[in-house]
Amino acid sequence: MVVGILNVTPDSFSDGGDFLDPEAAAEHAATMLDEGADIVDVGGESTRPGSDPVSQDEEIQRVVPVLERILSVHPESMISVDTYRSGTATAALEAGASLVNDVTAFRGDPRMASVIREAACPVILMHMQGEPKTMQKEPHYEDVVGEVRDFLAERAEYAVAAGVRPENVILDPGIGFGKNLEHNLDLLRNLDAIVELGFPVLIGASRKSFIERITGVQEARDRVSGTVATTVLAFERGATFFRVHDVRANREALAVAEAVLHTSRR
Ligand code: HH2
Repeated sequence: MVVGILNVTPDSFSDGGDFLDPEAAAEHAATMLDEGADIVDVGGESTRPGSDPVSQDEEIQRVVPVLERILSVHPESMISVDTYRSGTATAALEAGASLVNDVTAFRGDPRMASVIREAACPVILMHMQGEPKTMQKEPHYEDVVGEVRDFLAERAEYAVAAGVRPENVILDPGIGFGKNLEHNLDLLRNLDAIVELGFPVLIGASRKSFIERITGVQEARDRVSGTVATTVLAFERGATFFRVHDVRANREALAVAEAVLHTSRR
């Protein structure tokens, strides 16, 4: 599943300010759907390193009009809302969103689990060490893969105990969220350990700064090739959801990777 990113924010790290106008946002969503996105992930708050939170009201005002506009033109499309606030999730689900992307894995708002249970919708539970404002200041792990795996296993268990259906849980190691270059590489290299938990796994490495550390590409928008490499490697290791800015390039790469790896496709 290719998840196209739509940031309705002034300050996102690679496309901040591009889609604040609901019409421009809906147009970009339509482009991503045409290019083969299975889901559009709409977010109203940047979680880039150093970012500040916005109020729930502000977040709802950014996200809901965009969601309504996309669904009025593409009523069949699957929209996810990138939020950790239960009020925003509720407003988005009422407006027609199909799933919730919670980067705090239910730690940000005690009411989120019951919103997901009531809606009986899928939810993405992501690992983050610390919080966006400070998370990239010396992240530390004894064993990054083991700690992220154990955290995600515990969060999945918590969700299921709170009444979320197990088949609705998607796990995400949170590339770049309280992780340095080696942590990100270790997680991508050993993604099998998280896939083995038995839930679908999402990877969100698109245009992130660790790609610049490897390739030297400073402009975030130009980190497409590096992103595609992460998509293909994560797919080979069992990830099935890919949250990306550049839908066409990642979709094409996945088609080729799938053809090579799953020969029965022909
Ligand atoms: N990354 C970002 C935001 N949300 N959600 C999940 N599940 N996984 C991720 O890796 C992830 C995420 C950060 O990227 P982006 O949305 O492009 O930037 P910003 O947070 O600056 O809006």
